[in-house]
Amino acid sequence: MTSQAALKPVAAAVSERDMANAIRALAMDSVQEANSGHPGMPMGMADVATVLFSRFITIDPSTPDWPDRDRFVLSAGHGSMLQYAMHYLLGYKDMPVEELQRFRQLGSRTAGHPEFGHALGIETTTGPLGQGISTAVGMALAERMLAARHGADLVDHFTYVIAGDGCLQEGISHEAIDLAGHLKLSRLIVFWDDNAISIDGPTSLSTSMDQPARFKAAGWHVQSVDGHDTEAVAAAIEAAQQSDRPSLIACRTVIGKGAPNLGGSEKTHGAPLGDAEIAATRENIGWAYAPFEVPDDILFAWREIAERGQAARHAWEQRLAASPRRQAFESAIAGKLPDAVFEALGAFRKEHVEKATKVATRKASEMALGAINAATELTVGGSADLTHSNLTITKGMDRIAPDDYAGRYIHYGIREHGMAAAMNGIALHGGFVPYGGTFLCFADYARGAMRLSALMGQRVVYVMTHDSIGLGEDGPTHQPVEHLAMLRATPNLNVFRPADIIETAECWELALKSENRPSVLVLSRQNLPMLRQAHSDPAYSDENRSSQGAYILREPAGRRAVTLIATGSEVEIAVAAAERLETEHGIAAAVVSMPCWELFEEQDAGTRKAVLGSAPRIAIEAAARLGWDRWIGDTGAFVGMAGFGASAPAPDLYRHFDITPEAVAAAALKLII
Ligand SMILES: Cc1ncc(C[n+]2csc(CCOP(=O)(O)OP(=O)(O)O)c2C)c(N)n1
Ligand SMILES: [Mg+2]
Repeated sequence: MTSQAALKPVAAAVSERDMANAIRALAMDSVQEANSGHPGMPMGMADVATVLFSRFITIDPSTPDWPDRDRFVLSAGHGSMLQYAMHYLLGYKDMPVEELQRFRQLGSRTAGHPEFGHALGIETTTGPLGQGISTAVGMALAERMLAARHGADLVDHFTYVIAGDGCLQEGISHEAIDLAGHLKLSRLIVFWDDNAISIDGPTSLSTSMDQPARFKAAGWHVQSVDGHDTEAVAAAIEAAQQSDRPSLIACRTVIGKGAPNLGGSEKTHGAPLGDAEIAATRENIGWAYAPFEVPDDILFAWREIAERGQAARHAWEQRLAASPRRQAFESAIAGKLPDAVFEALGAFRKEHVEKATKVATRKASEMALGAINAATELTVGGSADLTHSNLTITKGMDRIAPDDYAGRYIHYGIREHGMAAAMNGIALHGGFVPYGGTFLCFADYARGAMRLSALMGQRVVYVMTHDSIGLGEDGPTHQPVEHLAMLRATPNLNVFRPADIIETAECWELALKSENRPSVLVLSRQNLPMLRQAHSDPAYSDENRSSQGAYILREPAGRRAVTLIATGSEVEIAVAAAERLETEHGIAAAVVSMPCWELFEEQDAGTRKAVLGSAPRIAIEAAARLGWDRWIGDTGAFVGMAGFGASAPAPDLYRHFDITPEAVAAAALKLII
């Protein structure tokens, strides 16, 4: 890599066309070298990206995580070479030219699609179309919220997005656009790569959408430009910056721009151009340099952008140093929750163990949130229009509204997927700990963004209530069955299903402490008894027992003959079954509450063995069996659901589906006698 110090401006003026052609050349050369990738989009959007970066964006590659930087999101993540080429040109220290030469290879920074945490300056993972633009909505909202708290002196930046036809066709974009327009997120500027091409061919094969009209209808400021006319693009960005609404700049472009024979064709979307077309492109755009060679004057022009950003960062640091908000701002950005949160949760557990409070775990979550939200301002709640079912709002939480971002509660609307993506954006932006609610069943709708929370290791807390047939009369459309298995199959995701108010508070604590992992709190609609030993009991302990994922809630009366493992609302059933087995059949049964498989899996083998025991095991969960064989082994049994639920009062459903203490006891007798 040419070092920054060695660069001297050799030509007085480097044109933006030259700067953009550097992107084009690097993109086509890297894709050719890898024999894999997407040259068309980087070549088509090279002019727009160059104008954005050379004249507008404020970033400092030497301090890529500086809090007041502009955010850049490549929503059309298949065009990753656009971002990698720019990172090399800008001088990011982890992006020497060798990384471009190892595009898409194992261990390189230049992964197939941009991945958060994989290379410096990548603000979010993209590739699943529509996620980037929707995550950016959360970033732009977080920017406004943080500015409302700490002032424009410390927080004053834009979120820029490049989105393709695919991003705008995806359903999630509709949720995101609607929310951003409603909230008047004026610092959000989206460039639409309007090339009218996607993989199958012209977009006219599958859409007649008037995208500008769609954005206008959602309350956006909309402009349309020729994406290769740099002055027009610059003028549009200036106007967008002045708007009091989010902005769409529809950029009419040619995919693979510069390639004389393939430009404009879907053939440039996702395949190397080939040696002949690359040579012809070099000729066509007047790029006389060898593969991966960028002349110093062009590199210098790109690196001036970095210098401009560095100066802005220094000025910001001085403002921060002099600001009375400094401490509060820094601790918000660090995401450190005060000890008071955990002290409050400890006191909460003591109080409710004493009172043996019997509430639905969704209610317990609301009560725990009351303690949490009173002890910190970092948490930001919300729900996808189920606030009073999910019980996600607590006393004194003002709502976020258009032009009023000082509150802490977001009405995400009926947009589960958009909510999840926005929460990713809020978490990635920094300054807040987002949580948001919906029914567990609609985790399906949120799934695409939940997966990215896990992949990116973001502390996002999903409050998912109405977690089983226990929700009753709403019936099988609303009763999750397979969702726990799906969530548990997702790597790097805590799935908590607490059994009572104490476990609920414990799981909240664990979720908040999981700084690099999202959590799902799976909560009941129906009331559940407090199952933990009372304070007065000699066996009482104030340790967070959920922290090891599973623990023996009820010791057997003698040598363990059977172990009943349950989660959430079925732990109560397991306890009743154990009592029945002991009193009626003289069978010593242990009850294991297993609120979090993932944390239990992380325990050492000895701890797991001590909890699970060597007696036959029965798992009880009002959900699909998939995955439970891991815990019950070959000789175990499962009491739960084998198909969809039904519409009826919850007690009738538990009887109908045979998820009862009697059924568990019968299964135990069958196993051990
Ligand atoms: C959710 C999702 N569905 C499908 C894909 C596969 N895919 C990648 S790019 C693409 C076409 C995108 O078209 P467009 O955004 O217009 O990109 P362009 O061809 O203009 O570069 C598709 C279908 C994906 N990455 N994400
Ligand atoms: Mg396209």
